[in-house]
Amino acid sequence: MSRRQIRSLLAVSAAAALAVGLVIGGGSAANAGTTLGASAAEKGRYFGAAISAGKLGDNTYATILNREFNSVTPENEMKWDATEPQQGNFSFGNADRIVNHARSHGMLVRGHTLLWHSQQPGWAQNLSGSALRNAMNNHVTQVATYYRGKIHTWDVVNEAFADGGSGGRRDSNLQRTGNDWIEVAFRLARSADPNAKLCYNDYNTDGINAKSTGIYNMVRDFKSRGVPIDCVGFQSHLTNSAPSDYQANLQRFADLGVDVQITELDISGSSQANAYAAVTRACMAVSRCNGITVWGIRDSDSWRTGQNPLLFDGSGNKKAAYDAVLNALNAGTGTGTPPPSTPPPSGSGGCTAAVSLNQWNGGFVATVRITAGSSSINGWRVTTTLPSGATVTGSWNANRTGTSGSVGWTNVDYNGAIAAGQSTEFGFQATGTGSGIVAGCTPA
Ligand code: 9MR
Repeated sequence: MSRRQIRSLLAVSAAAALAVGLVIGGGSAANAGTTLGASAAEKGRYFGAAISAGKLGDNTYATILNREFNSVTPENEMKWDATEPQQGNFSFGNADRIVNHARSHGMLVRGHTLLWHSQQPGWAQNLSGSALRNAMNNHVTQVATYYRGKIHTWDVVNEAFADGGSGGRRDSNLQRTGNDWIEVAFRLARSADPNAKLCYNDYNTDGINAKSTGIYNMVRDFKSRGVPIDCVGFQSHLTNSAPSDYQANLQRFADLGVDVQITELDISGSSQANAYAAVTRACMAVSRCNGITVWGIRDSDSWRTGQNPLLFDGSGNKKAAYDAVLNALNAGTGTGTPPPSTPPPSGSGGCTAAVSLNQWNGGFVATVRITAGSSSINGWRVTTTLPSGATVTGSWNANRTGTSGSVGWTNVDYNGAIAAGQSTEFGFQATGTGSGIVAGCTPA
C-alpha cells in the first residue's frame, strides 16, 4: 500500500468515526473524533499503546485496545531476550500474537526494539568484541527481515546515550564493540525492511538538555553522512509536567529532517491531565510528529506500579487525563505526517477456489485450487457444495468436515500461508457425479 493510500485510509476511518460521532456522540464540534485513534487519524497521526500478548484475553483490556488505539507497541515481546533466547534460535510466538491481533483489527505496529543494553538474553550478555558485534548484526537483520512489511516504525536502537551532563554514549557491552554499532544497525535495518521508519529512542530527552543534545548531534551527523535514520522517539516517562521546552525540542529534531514520535508516554502526579494535554498539543503543533504511544492501557498495566500514570484506571474507566488528550487531539490544527505504509493485513484481499474434475463412471477426483487475492493469507476455509448423490471417500492436503452436501475444508499446517496472487491445491475423491460442484473460499 502506498503512503497516499494509507493517508486516504486514515481519512476514511476518520470520516467513519466522524459519522459515528455524529450519530451517537452528538453535540461535539465538527471534526471531533470520539476515540484517541480516530481523533489522531483525523490529524494524520496515530495514537498507540504498549501492550502485552498475555493480556489480549482480558476482555476489558481488549475492548479498550480495540476501541481506542490504531497503533500498538509490544511492551516486551520484540526485545532481544524474547526473540532470540538462544543464539540463532528465534522465537516470535508472543510478538506474532500481538502483530496478528493488531493487523486483524486494522492497527499499525511499532517495533520495539532491535538493540538495547537491557533485556538481552544471557548468551549475548556473555559475548564481547566481534562475536557480540556479529550477533548484534545478525539479530537486527533476522528480526527486521522476519517482520518486513508489518512494522510502521522500528526502534532500531534504544537508550544508547548516558544520563547526566556528558552528552555521550552510555557504556555497555554493545558500545564496547565500537562506536559505529548504531549506524551499522540502522544500515542493516534499512536493508532488511526498507519501508519501515527507523527511529533512535531514548528517555530523559524530552527537553533540551545535554543528553538530548548528544542525540541531536548524532542525528545531524547521520543525516550528513547518509546513515539511514528517519525518526527519533521521545519516551516521555514524565512526572507532573512536560519540560517547558518540550515542543521546541521536538521541533529542533524535526528541523534536522527526521520525524519525531512520542513513544512511551506516561505521566504521574497531580497535574497529570494538564501535562498529558501539553504533550499532545506539542505533538500536534509539530508537523513531523507522527503520533503518540502511551506505555500501557490501564493504570494497573503500568510498569510504574502505584503511580497511576495512564489514561484509564484499573477498572478501565476513562480518567480526566483521557479527556484532556482527546480534547487536545480534537483541537489540533496540524495535518501531521501519517505513519508509513504497511501492506494490508493478511486475508483482506480475500481468496478464491476453483474446482477441476477428473470424472469416470460412478466416481471422480476433484482438485480445488485456492488463490489468495491482493494480500497474503495465513489460512483458508473452503466450502464445496456437492451435487446430490456425491459422497467423499478420501481427501488430501486439507482437513475435512462432512462427506456430502456442504463439505467444509480448512488448510493443514503446511499450506495455509499463501502469498498475494499465489495458489495452493487440495483434492478429494468421491463417488457419484462431480459436475456442478460450487466452491467458495474465505481467509481464516
Ligand atoms: O514496561 C517494560 C517492563 O514491563 C519491563 O519489565 C522493563 C524491562 O526493562 O521494560 C519496560 O519497558 C521499558 C522500555 O522497553 C524502554 N524504555 C523504558 C521502559 C520502562 O522501563
